[in-house]
Amino acid sequence: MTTIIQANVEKFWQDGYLTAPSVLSGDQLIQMRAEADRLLQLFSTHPEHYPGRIQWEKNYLPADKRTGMERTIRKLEPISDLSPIFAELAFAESIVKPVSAIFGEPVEVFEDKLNLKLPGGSPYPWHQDWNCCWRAHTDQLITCFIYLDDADAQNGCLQVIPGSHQGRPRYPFKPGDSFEVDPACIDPQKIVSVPLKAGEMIFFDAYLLHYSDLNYSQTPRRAIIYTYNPARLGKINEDRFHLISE
Ligand SMILES: O=C(O)CCC(=O)C(=O)O
Repeated sequence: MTTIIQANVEKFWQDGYLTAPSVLSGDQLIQMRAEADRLLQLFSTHPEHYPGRIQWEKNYLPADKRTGMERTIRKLEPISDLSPIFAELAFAESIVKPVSAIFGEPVEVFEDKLNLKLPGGSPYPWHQDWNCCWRAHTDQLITCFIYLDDADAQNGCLQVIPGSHQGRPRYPFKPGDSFEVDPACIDPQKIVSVPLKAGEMIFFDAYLLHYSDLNYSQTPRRAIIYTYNPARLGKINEDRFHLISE
């Protein structure tokens, strides 16, 4: 058992990511999907009560081709203070144990969010989480995506470039952008698509290059996403509960 964990830890540091078989039971999956629906309903009904927590889909199509996606919620963050179920799930052994094994110590929650990627939901361009979003914090961060729906190339599963985290590189941004990595840095030959079933998990390093495509399907591709830091650093991102309006 220890050897299996050790082999996984080595693979994580080599590739920058790992996948895990389902971390949710069938009953939990039903419960988590219902909870995602409840939150979506809550935020959709009174968005004004949740300033700064809602990211809407963008108007990336010309005005005459818009499909109304700009009235669709893309992401909810944070959620754990509004959802005891998702707050508890963040500490489930099946999720926390492999992450702790990688750090070699107990972990604390850094960030939590619900990415919806409903039918027509937009892509996330190639980026590195630490470089685009978390530079004010430690880079000792591991993110876990737990899918609530089967995720594949059609509905926008995560794609990664294995090993792109090695040496903690900071890839240059696309000119004029502070999120997307310069497309010149992305070697299409190295891209690995990571389709997973509902309940399965992918977890990855803060420097790993990752991307997800448009949801071309008629089904949602929801994921609950937790990021962890070593617990000895404390609760270093409590401010996320006081986000200001975007
Ligand atoms: O939800 C997705 O498909 C991608 C999200 C992502 O890459 C992120 O939150 O850093």
